[in-house]
Amino acid sequence: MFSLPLVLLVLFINVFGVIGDTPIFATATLHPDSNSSAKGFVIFTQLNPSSSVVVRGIINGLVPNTQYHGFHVHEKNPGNTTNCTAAGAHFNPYMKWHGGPDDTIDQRHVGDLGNIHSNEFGTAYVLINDSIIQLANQTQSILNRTIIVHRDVDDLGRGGQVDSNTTGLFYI
Ligand SMILES: [Cu+2]
Ligand SMILES: [Zn+2]
Repeated sequence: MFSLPLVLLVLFINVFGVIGDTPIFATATLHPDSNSSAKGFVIFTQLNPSSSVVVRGIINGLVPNTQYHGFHVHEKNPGNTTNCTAAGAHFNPYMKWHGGPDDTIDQRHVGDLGNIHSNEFGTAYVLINDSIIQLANQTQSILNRTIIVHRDVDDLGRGGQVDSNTTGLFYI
């Protein structure tokens, strides 16, 4: 399923507020996988069930000024392990090919959030507004799944290389 190493694991996306039209929040804490020292925190907010999800996060300990890192929601809750492979494949409830965050729901995995990149201090500041991932809609809900920051670049399904249609990842 994964032909390239994964960098960083985020355990459980936990919800902690769901009431009618009030904002829904969820959080994820990122823990380093065995070959990484990166860690971070991500907050997800959805104002109501028909609005998009705002993803805000800070990830530290990346190689400074790096090329982009694939950033995805993967399908499984990995339990107590910080082994990225325990998180399974990209979250893909509609059985589509891999894509990028600007693709339609028929052209991407629900979990395809594209790439993030680090600044000169090895920190990535994440701000993503995504209308496909959901905290409310059950089929598209990312709750109790895993978010992963990869060492490698996500080609957003457009690379023509071997993993382009599944993970998009390639190492540069
Ligand atoms: Cu991934
Ligand atoms: Zn994907």
